[in-house]
Amino acid sequence: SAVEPEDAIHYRQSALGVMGWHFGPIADMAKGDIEYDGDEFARRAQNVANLASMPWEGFVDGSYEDGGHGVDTDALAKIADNPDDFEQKQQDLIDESQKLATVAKDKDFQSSRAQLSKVGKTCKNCHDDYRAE
Ligand code: ASC
Repeated sequence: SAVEPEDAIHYRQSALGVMGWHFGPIADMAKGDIEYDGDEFARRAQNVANLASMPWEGFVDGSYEDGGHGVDTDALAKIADNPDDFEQKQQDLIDESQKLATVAKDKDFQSSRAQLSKVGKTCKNCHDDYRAE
């Protein structure tokens, strides 16, 4: 049976939320808001990389904002009209977060911070085009 839009929305928001749970503290380390801990950074970066391929199957027909499903979502319906670009943006996150997980194992703050910035740009690129507001 077909995936219900509300289940798909909950699924993708959960996956993105778990990614954010791990990305937040390492972004805070990169900003200097909290102390850099190389072991923790590497562990959280690996978790982000492990999750990076997961949210996308939740972006299904009928699950976008104003889709009449009654669930709060900021995902714009134009996602469905631009599948190749949306997939490229997914792949950018997957690739850059895998690089981050690899770089972070060296436990060098500057190189980890530089690669984290590249991951953050892939988040922002997609949000700029496909998330409301
Ligand atoms: C985060 C978060 C995002 C990205 C983005 C990076 O911590 O929740 O969506 O980083 O803000 O530009």
